[in-house]
Amino acid sequence: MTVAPTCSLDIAFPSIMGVVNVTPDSFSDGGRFLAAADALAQGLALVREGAAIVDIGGESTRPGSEPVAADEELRRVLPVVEALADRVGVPISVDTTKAEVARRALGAGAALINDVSALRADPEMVEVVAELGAPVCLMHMLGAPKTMQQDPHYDDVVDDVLQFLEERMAFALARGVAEDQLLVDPGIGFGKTVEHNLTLLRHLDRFVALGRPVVLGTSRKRFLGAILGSEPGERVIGTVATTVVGLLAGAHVFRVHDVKPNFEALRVALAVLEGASGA
Ligand code: HH2
Repeated sequence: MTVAPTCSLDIAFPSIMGVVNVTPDSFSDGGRFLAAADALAQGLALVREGAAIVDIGGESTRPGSEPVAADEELRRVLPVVEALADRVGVPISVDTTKAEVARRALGAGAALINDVSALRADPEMVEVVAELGAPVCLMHMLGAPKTMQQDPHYDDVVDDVLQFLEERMAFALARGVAEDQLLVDPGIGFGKTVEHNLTLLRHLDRFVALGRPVVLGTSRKRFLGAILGSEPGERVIGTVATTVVGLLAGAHVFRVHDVKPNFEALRVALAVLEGASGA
């Protein structure tokens, strides 16, 4: 396995990032954690199950979704970030493309900004992460959630996504973000056909070669449903398969809704690969 890149995010690699969507419309857990108390309970449960990061989202980015205003996103996310940051010993990540949400969330105790627009949606986002020294995940997306699944096209999906991430890393560095603050993500399902997603998963080693921690978000996604013919809640074992494939390629952070099965798969796979039984 490749050596883990140094990163200002204080976690070991590989790690599980547990997802809590404080939204009415997320594709797999929409409406379940809209009340702050439910989101807090879910965050605590995910940490107990092995999450090394909890990712809080207040805006769905599922295909076809509509953007949410900053004040509504803040209303959803901030109380959960505050409550969780007080109660858990793991970093809290906020899944947002808005500088104001990022700034307030970092002030409330969040430790990582997960920006699915890779610093493109809000021109002030790069200043917030540079100024506050926050680690930031740069994810690839083709177009915007509303339209991204309408006939996505690439010359070569791996080359094109790599080139995009290299350009975004260079942009961040030029604007004062330190290299060890950067994480990268090929953006599984964001403007990609089933075949594009599978090709990216087959070539994850090329993303690892960028030298930054690779975040992988396959959890319950549509391409798994296309293979298995199943609904989001029934795609857990399919997700686990991609976690193990990602681990073998050297990916570092696995963003999942179902922490326990993915965490256990990582532990067993690591024990095989490295001989560490944890016993
Ligand atoms: N996927 C989703 C949201 N945020 N962030 C990163 N870094 N990588 C991903 O693959 C990723 C992400 C979509 O999943 P989910 O949050 O469950 O759904 P929704 O966008 O509908 O809230």
